[in-house]
Amino acid sequence: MATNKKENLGSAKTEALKASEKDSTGKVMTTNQGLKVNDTNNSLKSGERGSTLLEDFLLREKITSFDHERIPERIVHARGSAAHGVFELYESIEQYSKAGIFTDVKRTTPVFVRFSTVAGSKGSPDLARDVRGFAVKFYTQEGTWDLVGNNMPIFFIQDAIKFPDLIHSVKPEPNKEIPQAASAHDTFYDFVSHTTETLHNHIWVMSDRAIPRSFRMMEGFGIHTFRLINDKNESHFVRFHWKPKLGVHSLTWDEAVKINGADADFHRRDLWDAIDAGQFPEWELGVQIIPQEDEFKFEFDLLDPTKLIPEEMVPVKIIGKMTLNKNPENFFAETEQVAFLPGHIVPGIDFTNDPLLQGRLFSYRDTQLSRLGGPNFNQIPINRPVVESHNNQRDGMMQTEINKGQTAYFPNSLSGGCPHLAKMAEGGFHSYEERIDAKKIRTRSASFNDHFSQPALFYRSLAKWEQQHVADAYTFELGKCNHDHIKERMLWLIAEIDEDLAKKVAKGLGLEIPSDIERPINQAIGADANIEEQQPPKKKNYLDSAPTLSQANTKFDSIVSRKIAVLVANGFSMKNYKAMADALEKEGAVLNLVAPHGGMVTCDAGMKHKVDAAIMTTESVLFDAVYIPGGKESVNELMGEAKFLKFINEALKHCKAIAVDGKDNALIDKTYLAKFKDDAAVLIDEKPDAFINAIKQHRNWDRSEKVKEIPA
Ligand code: HDD
Repeated sequence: MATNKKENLGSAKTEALKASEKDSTGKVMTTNQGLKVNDTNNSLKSGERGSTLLEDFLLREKITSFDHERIPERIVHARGSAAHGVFELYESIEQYSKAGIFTDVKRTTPVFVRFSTVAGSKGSPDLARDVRGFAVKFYTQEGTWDLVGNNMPIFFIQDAIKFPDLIHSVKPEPNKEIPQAASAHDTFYDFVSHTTETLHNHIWVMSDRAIPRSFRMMEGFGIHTFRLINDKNESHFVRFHWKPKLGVHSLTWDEAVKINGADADFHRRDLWDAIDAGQFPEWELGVQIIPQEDEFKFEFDLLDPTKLIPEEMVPVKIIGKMTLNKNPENFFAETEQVAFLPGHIVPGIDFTNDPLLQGRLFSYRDTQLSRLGGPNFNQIPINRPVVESHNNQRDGMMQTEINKGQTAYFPNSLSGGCPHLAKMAEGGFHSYEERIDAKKIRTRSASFNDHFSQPALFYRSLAKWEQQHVADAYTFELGKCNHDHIKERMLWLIAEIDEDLAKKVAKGLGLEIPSDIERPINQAIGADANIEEQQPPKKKNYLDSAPTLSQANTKFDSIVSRKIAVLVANGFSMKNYKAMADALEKEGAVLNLVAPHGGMVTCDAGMKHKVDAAIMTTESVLFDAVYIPGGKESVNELMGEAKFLKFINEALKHCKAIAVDGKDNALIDKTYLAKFKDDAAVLIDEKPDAFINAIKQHRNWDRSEKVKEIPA
């Protein structure tokens, strides 16, 4: 393991949380009332072999507390991991926003960030093919701002009223509660194939974005168009982006499936370990600013959350950086009890009429009432703002504050009119005064109807290997469905996005693409709606390609925190190993010695080295790259253990960088390495620099076609 461990840093919020922390080190055990406990192992009985007595208040306190330990898990995003950190602004954007967080470059704003999958339960594996939640709580000096986003820039549906339908379709089917944390089943595709607005987010889920290498290597998006409001009360539209410093990288589906078995906590562990090792994850915050007068300039509606604004049309302006620098002290108290609400905003930021956002403004407060037990969830330490809060809201379950005084109403004279109101000039919040002249109507704007152009743009913008992964994902997912009519409907819709893609999927499914499907195509409309007007038009091509959507164009400049498996047994070459290990660790990689057994291995220089993982306890899918130092005795022993051969073949199959010392290293001929000697990321007897460069590339996707013959 790399040993450059730094102290966890934290923030003003983590300092404030210390007042709520409890440390039992060196303390005597007591009841909740402070009574010292003499025996917590035996209940009070009527005789040694008699029944337990009702009198046993110690048993009752201990058991009732245990019986009520669980709270309802989140209906979506139940599985999550979080960390503390800070946000720092690079440059003021006061021309757009008066928010302190966007104008004061001297500030360090504490944040708490929770990443999650959407569909699975709290204990589901991390590598489900799914959207990832990316929720950021900024504890600002003007109150808390929550940016509750995802790792994809668009959402499945356009109106919040469809959310229960979407989620019911993707969750385990209600009669048998199968499948867990998986979209590959009939009900989801039944819904998707009848609700064409879902197709854009859906194709992103079919892409590698849905199986990230790490939370630290994914983008985040606020999705909706929000408003920024400056001190002249002028509004600009804005979309928020998080750009990871480590670039955007993903796994293959084969790895994802295997990781779910080998380490169901892969992403959670990765985040924890990186922060624990002082390799603090960082993202830059970017904004796409759209002047008010450009509202109708685009081929799509800015209020439609199923559309992204290509960076090629509106560039992302980078304005600040977020660093996660401290793990939580207690998972339940912080990660489980944190409550994110899109309705938490501060002066300088405001909402738009995006109908998805509007519904979210209701749902998140509502859900905390049942999840956290009442309206006082804001008093839970992790949810408290870093600034004071005063109002006339009172009482309720679990009230922990002692509000002083005679009055709990406004206006009052008995308390001198306090708490008093704040003028806008003093930071009082004032909703943006948008002019509205409209009829009350239950409908969907026709400007939201284009459902094919952007999925097609996304697919067109991907590299060949990414396109192949998308085709494989559709084939896998639909292959898991039982009903041909659902698969065929999907094939027809995929063909509307891209015909070649549909052909590949159809071949894998052994089905024909139907020439037409049952009308209407889009059934997410009201019973009396004008059916013709509400159908998606044929795709348009307003941009040939958006290269920023492809992971082929991300950053490839770091191996910080990349995990390298070093396959060793007794007698491995110390000279080779030392040169390689020093170079890799200098660049921030994390090396693990994987050996035939646990304990120690002795190198050819007679030194003992601690084994990080016995081969029995690990898998190649848990590593980014593999290094095999020479040393005849070591190589011979590794060859005798079939799992090492599988380890190497699998790493090769997953297009990872592999470095081997010794052209005569017998493992080369014993594995598929022999056939890949000329591969750009198979490095035999090369300098550490070449290996480092190959790891920076994340994977050698050029290998994809050729590795199909490896039966790993
Ligand atoms: Fe949501 C949780 C993201 C639409 C209703 N949502 C939740 C979380 C994230 C998102 C990241 C987890 C927060 C955490 O870590 O605690 N949700 C989104 C995004 C959406 C979106 C990016 C669209 C752009 N959500 C959405 C709609 C509704 C909800 C339309 C309801 C109408 N979401 C919820 C919820 C959850 C939630 C049921 C579950 C737990 C919670 O809120 O606190 O209220």
